[in-house]
Amino acid sequence: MKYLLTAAVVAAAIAAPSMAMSQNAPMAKANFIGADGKETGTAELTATKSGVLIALDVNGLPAGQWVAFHVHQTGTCDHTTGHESAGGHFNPTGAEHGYLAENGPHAGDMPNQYVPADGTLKAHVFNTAVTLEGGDTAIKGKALMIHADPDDYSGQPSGNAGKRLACAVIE
Ligand SMILES: [Cu+2]
Repeated sequence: MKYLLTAAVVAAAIAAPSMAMSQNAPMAKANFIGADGKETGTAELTATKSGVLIALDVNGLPAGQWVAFHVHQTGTCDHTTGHESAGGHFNPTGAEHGYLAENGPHAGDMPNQYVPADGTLKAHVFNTAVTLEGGDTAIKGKALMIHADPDDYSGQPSGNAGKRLACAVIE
């Protein structure tokens, strides 16, 4: 028990400065699982009055290219099914997929991210269509997903984003 308490305090101390947000802002975390089932990075999520700020630090991604990044509807990351367990995009309004779709986007749609030469993606993404907790738009308990290819922002149902490389349950 003493060890567990110490670990929690250390984790909080590491997490706090990286986001530089109010200490009162509700937060969540997500640990990414790669296609091989190994841990491959983290996300920190901070609730704000107008959306959720997501800080990504994920390694082992395809270097030197754009990749799709979404919230998926089911908080289950099973690499043995290629993370198909996470279901489709989080879509509480029944919209079409994509920023460029006439009746889009999904609340879980987010901009493509660029993976630099070392294969480690570090980014801050702000999604104004979701909340962290409470109501139909809440993403706690859902999954973050990084794909092998970029999102074309219009293809149905998921922008031709390719394989699901890294999946993380928001908790
Ligand atoms: Cu996706």
